[in-house]
Amino acid sequence: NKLEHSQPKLKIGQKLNEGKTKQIFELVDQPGLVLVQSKDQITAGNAVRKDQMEGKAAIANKTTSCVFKLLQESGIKTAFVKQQSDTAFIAAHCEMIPIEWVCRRVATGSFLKRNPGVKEGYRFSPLKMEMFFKDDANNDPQWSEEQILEAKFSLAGLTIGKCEVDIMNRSTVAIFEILEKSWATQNCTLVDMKIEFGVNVKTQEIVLADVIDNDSWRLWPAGDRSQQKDKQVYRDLKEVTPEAMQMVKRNFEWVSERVKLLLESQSRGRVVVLMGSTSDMAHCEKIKKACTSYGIPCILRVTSAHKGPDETLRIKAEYEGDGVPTVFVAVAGRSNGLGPVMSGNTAYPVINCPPLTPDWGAQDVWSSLRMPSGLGCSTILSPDAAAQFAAQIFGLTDHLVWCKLRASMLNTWVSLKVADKKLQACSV
Ligand SMILES: Nc1ncnc2c1ncn2[C@@H]1O[C@H](COP(=O)(O)OP(=O)(O)OP(=O)(O)O)[C@@H](O)[C@H]1O
Ligand SMILES: *[C@@H]1O[C@H](CO)[C@@H](O)[C@H](O)[C@H]1NC(C)=O
Ligand SMILES: *[C@@H]1O[C@H](CO)[C@@H](O)[C@H](O)[C@H]1NC(C)=O
Ligand SMILES: *[C@@H]1O[C@H](CO)[C@@H](O)[C@H](O)[C@H]1NC(C)=O
Ligand SMILES: CC(=O)N[C@H]1CO[C@H](CO)[C@@H](O)[C@@H]1O
Ligand SMILES: [Mg+2]
Repeated sequence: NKLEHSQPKLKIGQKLNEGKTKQIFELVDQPGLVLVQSKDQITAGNAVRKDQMEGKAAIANKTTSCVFKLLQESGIKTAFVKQQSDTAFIAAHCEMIPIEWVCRRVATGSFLKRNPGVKEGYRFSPLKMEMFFKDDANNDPQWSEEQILEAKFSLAGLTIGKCEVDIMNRSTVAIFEILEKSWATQNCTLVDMKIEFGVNVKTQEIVLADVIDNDSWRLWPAGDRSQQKDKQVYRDLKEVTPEAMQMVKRNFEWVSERVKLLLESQSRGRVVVLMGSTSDMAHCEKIKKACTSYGIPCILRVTSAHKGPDETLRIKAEYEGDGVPTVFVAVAGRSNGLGPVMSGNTAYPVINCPPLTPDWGAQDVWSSLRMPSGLGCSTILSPDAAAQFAAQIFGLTDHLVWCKLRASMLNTWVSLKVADKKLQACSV
């Protein structure tokens, strides 16, 4: 059996589910986890057209695992756990919410049919969201929010109400934006995308589940529809010839080769924290820790602009000299000369992050706020927020940093939503 051969150490339990493209198996030794096994075939038009395509599962696997890795490293909650083999991955066991969330940046495909008068290429800002009830027998009808709420789905003990719908809506937008930003580094336009959510049976959390592969999106290289690399090419085939199938497969391979590049940083940057004295070390360590969480290297240096200005400017020159984009953070108590002196002598951004004390803080802060003319340094009091601002600067050019910021914004929104829901439940 091919399955046992590819993962000798895994104890496969009973088959929990099987669809057109994959099978889901219980894992005997790992309760709460499942094996998602791809099948070697491609479907379109609800399996009206079905062709085996050699190697398709392997490419789909690669696409799914890279995309989920990207999302997971960004901080999006997903079911994906790890790659198991060429054609299978391990995921959290979910009860799937039977709604397809479709998110569009550019109007094309079925949207044009349902919205006559709208021309292909119309750009949605904000993104256009559509929901479809997964019901093969009725060709997956479009549903409104009210229809989802009235269905009162209950999965893994969680009832899908307004809060859950809002969470899926917000998550879909964040996931789209992360993938869109990432594909943009490859000069590819993410035109639209469809995803599904599940309820993790162990945690009862709503997570992105199932898969994301080129079945799931439209990608137009350089925004050019004629070069599309997605499943539409397959749908558009007039006749399924071996040559045509080779072209479809080549397109899929094109995507799976490039999807790996999405995980690579496009630029390297660093934060250099200058502290006036080692007594501010704890404050600086917080900045470093937060930078690390964004994947940004952070270097700590000790220098005083009052007591050793020559040394401060020498250190500045050291980091200006190697061409690595740098954000300086100045940590100086009492009178902050460090940040302003740096800011007046470098074109790189400088953030003041003074460690204020309760006794004199209200007075000391003015040395960071009231600047001589011509200085553009900013002042951020919280060490975490200073690191976040540095990350926002790097996020302009480094999509991996931007994706972490975007996911963090989503996760904050979701935890507020969940906290409010709990509070409402308690007070009833
Ligand atoms: N992590 C998971 N835990 C449990 N079930 C999952 C998980 N990921 C995917 N599934 C489910 O496995 C089933 C098989 O997947 P497949 O995509 O092949 O189905 P399908 O033919 O597309 O049917 P469907 O219309 O349900 O998607 C689907 O019902 C899918 O929702
Ligand atoms: C999703 O969010 C958008 C933007 O906030 C809103 O207009 C839309 O009604 C929401 N849809 C659902 C189903 O919640
Ligand atoms: C994207 O396009 C720009 C401008 O045309 C080009 O310089 C760059 O090399 C392209 N990047 C990729 C990954 O193709
Ligand atoms: C998505 O792309 C990969 C190649 O990258 C391909 O193997 C996979 O089959 C595609 N998704 C589809 C259509 O299944
Ligand atoms: C052959 C193949 O595509 N298998 C890959 C599945 O995805 C993981 C993660 O990207 C790869 O390590 C496998 O080689
Ligand atoms: Mg499916």
